[in-house]
This record gives sequence, structure tokens and C-alpha cells, in this order.
Amino acid sequence: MATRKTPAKSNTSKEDLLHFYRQMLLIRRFEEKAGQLYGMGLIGGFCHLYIGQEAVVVGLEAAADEGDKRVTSYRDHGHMLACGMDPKGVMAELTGRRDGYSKGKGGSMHMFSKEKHFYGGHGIVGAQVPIGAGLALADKYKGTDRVTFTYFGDGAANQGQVAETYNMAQLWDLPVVFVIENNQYAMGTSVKRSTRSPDFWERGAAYGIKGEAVDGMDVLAVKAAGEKAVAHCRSGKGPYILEVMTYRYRGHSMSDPAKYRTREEVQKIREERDAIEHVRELLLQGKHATDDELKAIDKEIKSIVNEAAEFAKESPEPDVSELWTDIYAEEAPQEA
Ligand SMILES: Cc1ncc(C[n+]2csc(CCOP(=O)(O)OP(=O)(O)O)c2C)c(N)n1
Ligand SMILES: [Mg+2]
Repeated sequence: MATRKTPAKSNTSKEDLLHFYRQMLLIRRFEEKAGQLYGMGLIGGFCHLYIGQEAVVVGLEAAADEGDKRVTSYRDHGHMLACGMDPKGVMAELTGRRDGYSKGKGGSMHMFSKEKHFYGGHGIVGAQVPIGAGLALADKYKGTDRVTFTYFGDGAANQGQVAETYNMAQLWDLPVVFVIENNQYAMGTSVKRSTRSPDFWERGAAYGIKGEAVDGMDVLAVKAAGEKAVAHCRSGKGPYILEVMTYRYRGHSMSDPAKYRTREEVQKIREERDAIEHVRELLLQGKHATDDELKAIDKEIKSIVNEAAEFAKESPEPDVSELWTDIYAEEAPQEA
């Protein structure tokens, strides 16, 4: 992974740095709590944690405007929190409770929020990529200047449907930012073992799509690249590819023997490249916050997450009659 290019002294405002710090910490603490609840048997099914990748979604959300859309894979809790969905509703969905975003019937991988323009949460690898282009097509058709962020992994990037989507998105100048979250592994398969063409963003050239790679452990670099990508899409020039170089600290899902990498590899990145630690250093070095102030933020975030966990535990399970609802549309959807 490339060394960090951002200088130790950043000219990003104190408010922005504090916002990034809070958001990334919220995702990390939320995911740690989800891991605990899973261990206690309170979360069923699959659960894929985002720990390590926080700067990707926080940086890109800082480049988004109201009304922009987002769609992602099953590693989706961070995306939901970063776009402003309520941690209580997300945690209640993880635990399969009535107050969850999908009334407890979707779980970790299947949550949506029309209000926040979050279109899932998709368990089938790569399936969200054409959906993202479709959302962008709807915006283009309606004549809005909204942009859709379509997130997928390095493993998904090798799929045929991604190539087909690139072709149509460029042909129709669709306002979609394709975000490849390259965390270097697809389950237990490293990028080195899955392709001889490891610079995923360069594949866009075959379809005429511009793009670039960006350091995904540096939230400021991600935001800057996101702004450039969004400006490209909003001005009607079509899609843009951002390959964001990141790393997941935890296993692929909650059951992962982790035999495909060493503990030392993970430890080295945690110690040398951690995105939250980076912003913490910028805040302290720039004298934007004291150690005590940062500790107080940590405490505040922990209490938000604890409240979400308590809320989830207290929320009842869905009624059995719910088995028969939300299967077919009961009335024609209204214009958004
Ligand atoms: C079509 C399909 N094939 C296989 C799987 C099983 N599977 C789930 S996640 C995954 C790896 C995907 O890796 P990547 O796209 O890099 O995303 P990451 O998990 O690293 O975020 C696989 C093979 C699936 N869910 N869907
Ligand atoms: Mg991956």
C-alpha cells in the first residue's frame, strides 16, 4: 500500500477534521459493538464488518450533496451510518427486530432508506453495480444533476456485469461514480491471486471512462478525489472510476479462519496506516483539539453506540404475520 501523501500539516478546517474523526469513530465503535452482539448470539446470519475501511465512505460522503444516491454490497453498515441513517435503526435491523430499517426482516445485508437515498445492502457480489447505473439513468432521464455512488469490492471488479455496466454507463453518459473499495482480498483470495491486471481503475479506459487510484487510508485524499469525480459526473461528462486503496482489519465475515494472511500484515497496517489515527494526529498537531477533547468525543460516540445496542435489544421481534408482507408491491410506487 502506498505511503501517505498528505502532509502532516493540513489546511483542512478544524470543523471538517472533527467531523471526519467523529464519523469514522462512529463506524468503528458501531462495528465493534456489532461484533460483540454477534458473539453473544444476538445477530443471526451473515455479518461483514467495515473496520479499517472507514475513510473511504466518510471521505466520499463529504464530497456528496443532498439528493445524491448510494448503493453498496453486504459490507454496508459504514455506508448507512455515513449517509445519516440512525444507528438505532441499523442495529435493530442487525438483531432482526421490529424497529430495524427493514422491520427486522432484512438483517445486515438488506437495509434501505429512501429518505437518505441509500439503496442497499446487496448480498450477491457485484449485483449492485448495474443497479447503481440504473439509479443514475433515472436521474439523467428526469433531468436532475444528482450523482450515484456505486461501491463494490476488488473481487466484484472482476465480474462480467461490471464490464457491461461500464460500457453502457459511458455510452449513455450516466452520472455514476464507480467506487472500487480495493481492500486487497475477496474472502480469502488476494488480488495477486485473482488477476494479472491489478490496477482496476485502468480497466475503464477500455470503455472510455476516466478514473484514478486514491489512498483510502487518508480521508482528505479520498474527499479530494471524490470532489473531482463528482464534478466530472455532474457536468454531464459521464461516469468516473475511483479505485480506493484500503484494508479490512477483521475477517471477511464473522466466520473467517484468516489463513490467507499473517497477523503481522494486519498489525503493520493498523499501526502505520490507520485512517482514524491519521486524523487524530492532524487534530493534535494542528492544535485543533486536545487529548482530553478527543477522549470526550470518544466517550460521546460510545454512548451513542451503547444506546443503539440497548434500543435494539429492547425492540421486539417482528410478528409472525410479517412473514406474508413486503413480498409483492401492494400499490403502485408513487413518483419520488
Ligand atoms: C455472485 C456471488 N458469488 C459469490 C459470493 C460469495 N462471496 C461473498 S463475498 C465474496 C468476496 C467478494 O470480495 P470483494 O468484492 O473484494 O468485497 P469485500 O468482501 O472485500 O468487501 C464472495 C466470493 C456471492 N455472495 N455472490
Ligand atoms: Mg475485497
